[in-house]
Amino acid sequence: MVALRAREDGSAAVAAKKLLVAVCLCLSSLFLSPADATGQAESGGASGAAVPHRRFEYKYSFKGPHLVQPDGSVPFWVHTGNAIPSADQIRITPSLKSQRGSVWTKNKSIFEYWEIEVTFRVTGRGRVGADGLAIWYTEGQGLDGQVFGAADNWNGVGIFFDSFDNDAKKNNPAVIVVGNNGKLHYDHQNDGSTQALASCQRDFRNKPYPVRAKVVYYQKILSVLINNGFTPDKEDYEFCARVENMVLPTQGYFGISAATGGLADDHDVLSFLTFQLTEPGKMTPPPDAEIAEKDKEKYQEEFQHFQQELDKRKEDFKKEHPDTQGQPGKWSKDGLDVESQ
Ligand SMILES: [Ca+2]
Ligand SMILES: [Ca+2]
Repeated sequence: MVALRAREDGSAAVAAKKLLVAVCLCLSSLFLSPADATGQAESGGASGAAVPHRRFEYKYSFKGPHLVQPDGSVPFWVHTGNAIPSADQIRITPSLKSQRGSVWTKNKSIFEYWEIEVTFRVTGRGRVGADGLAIWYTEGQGLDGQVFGAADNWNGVGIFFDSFDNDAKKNNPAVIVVGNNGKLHYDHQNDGSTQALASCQRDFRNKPYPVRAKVVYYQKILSVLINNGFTPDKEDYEFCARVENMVLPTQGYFGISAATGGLADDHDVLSFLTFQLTEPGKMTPPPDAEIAEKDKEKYQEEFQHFQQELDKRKEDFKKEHPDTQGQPGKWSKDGLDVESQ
């Protein structure tokens, strides 16, 4: 029995070690590794084009479960208006009348090409909701304003998830891509239809699973793919819109904003992941040197937190399963290892 106990502890330790390694890998791919985080490259609509190198950019991204810091801020992002960050999401607006909120990267990116994946929920009790949510890449931070909670006259591109049918053409909710050189006033009354570079009709409200938008800007083509939240399959994307010969500012902020009107929805963003895309044969610029010092400490801290949590779970598991640690299926009732006898 003593020998058996030792084996049990051993297998529990091995399982814990494996889990720890998995957590390490997960963390390093999220935060520490400058290399391609996924090992997978996607052209996302730029069909026929050479597959780009894809690198996760943690300073232009957020996701749970530790999204917010104790002081209420989101690392590398600023939030404005009615936006409320919490551990696992940012509520850009609550479902109250006339709310506006936005979240923007603190730094301008200098990526020639990029891909963003945004996971969100738009939820409301009404059959009709308002106003909607916008994903941005712009030369300046549109911290506040009339265009889905962000500034008008932007220089760059906005991808609008417009819930409310202002022009009464029965074509909302819809996804609309609007480019702007800084001079255009957004045509809110016509749901941007007079200015849209591309659009698709999608009902993204009140879905059983979070909705995902993948926006790819590569070789001057902007593609928008939508996962409509009907299934838990994260890769269940459908084509929505494509804009060719799209010229965007060489440096820009990523952002997401939302607004409510007389009608109101909760606009919740669960994650915003940014990847830099580099054409094959071109050198990917080196990652910021800063990570080696200041940020490394922060992520080290976060890692230790994970580690403590893991140890605690290991202890809890031991307490809850005193007789069946390790691989429960392999042990008979009286504690004999049937398979290996
Ligand atoms: Ca509208
Ligand atoms: Ca409309």
